[in-house]
Amino acid sequence: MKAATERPGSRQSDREAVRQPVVDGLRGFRSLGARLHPRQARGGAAASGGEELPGCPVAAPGGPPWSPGRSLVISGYSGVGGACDHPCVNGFDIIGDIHGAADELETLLAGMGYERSDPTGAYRHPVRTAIFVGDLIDRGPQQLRVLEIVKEMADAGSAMVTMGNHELNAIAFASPDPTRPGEYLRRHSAKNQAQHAAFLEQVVGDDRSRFLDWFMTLPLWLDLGDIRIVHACWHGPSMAVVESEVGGNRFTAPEQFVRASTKGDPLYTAVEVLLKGPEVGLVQYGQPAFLDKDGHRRDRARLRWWNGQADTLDDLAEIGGSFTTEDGSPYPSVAAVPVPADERSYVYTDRVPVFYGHYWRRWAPQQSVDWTTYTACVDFSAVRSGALVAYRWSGEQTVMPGNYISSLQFSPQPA
Ligand SMILES: [Mn+2]
Repeated sequence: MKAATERPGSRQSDREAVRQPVVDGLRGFRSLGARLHPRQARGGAAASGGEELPGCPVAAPGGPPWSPGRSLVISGYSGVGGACDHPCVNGFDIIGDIHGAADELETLLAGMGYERSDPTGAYRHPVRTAIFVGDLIDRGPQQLRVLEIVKEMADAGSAMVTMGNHELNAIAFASPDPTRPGEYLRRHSAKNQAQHAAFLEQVVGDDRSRFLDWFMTLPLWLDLGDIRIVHACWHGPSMAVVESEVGGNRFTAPEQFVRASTKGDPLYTAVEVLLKGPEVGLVQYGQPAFLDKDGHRRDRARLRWWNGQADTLDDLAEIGGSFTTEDGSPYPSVAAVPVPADERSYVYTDRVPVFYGHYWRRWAPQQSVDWTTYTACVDFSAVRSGALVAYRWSGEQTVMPGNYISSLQFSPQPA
């Protein structure tokens, strides 16, 4: 594990980066803007110099001459259990929720030019890096293969991964509750068992322990400077809570999972927003409850935090066209009533593109529903006869819908 060191002649922003807290030897990528490429290569390959890299959208402060295909290194993405070196980065391919759809994953990776050319056998792109937004597991039929592919890439430095709510749930499902003997941090209720059954069946024994240990090390978000990645919702106040409670953008101690599983704990509330997304109440505005996709009654709707213009309840409440009330009748239209500032505070108004998953969209992406100038969802329901999707970012400062790519665009690999 390495801590960043300040190099002579580094830029002011670089110096700011290294002032970020380093906790227990862990540091998040957050403090290292992607444009900086501060390099401290493992094994003495550390770079020095000062010129920017032509052709690279994330200009680097120095280093060996850049050329296509040359592996440069970003330091700072040092997970628990070993540092990762990342290849530079002629762009990032942000890949949506996979949920055990390994065939679609390999189709998409191959279609984007990733090959198993790495000496470790991991998929790698010559000049780009993959970023997975989480929810690798649950529901789908090939979860172990997905985990092997993605972790190999993360270990080889050809991908980064943020935690999804399904990874957090898996950790909590497997963690005994210290305050309630015999119970787990995530209850083994019939509903929770059903949601997790495919994982429990497919990922067993040492594999399960190994991948659960890895899940615990995943960052809850990545701030790469020019782009941001989070599973469900980018929300500065929630991130500030996480940073103050755990010291950075990832968990660092087992008791933090207890707190993150305890309703009412500030860490629980913050992590829920980041990994499951904020919700807005319906009933207090005179709207009825609805039945969700699994038939469960909900009196709060998902909040459209990505809608930068959202103001009233109908702007904020995400009600799908197929939603019904509890008696099965179509959900009535949502009233345009004002909502208090705390509900509106989730709305994203920063001018930095943020990429997220979680929302089970249907391909193809629609403006203002799936993407806006500064937000882009990459979850298009890979395991529900949908599409596994990536957004291929190459330095643009606003979201460009033409940069979405879908597994459906490539002929599937032979079974
Ligand atoms: Mn999710």
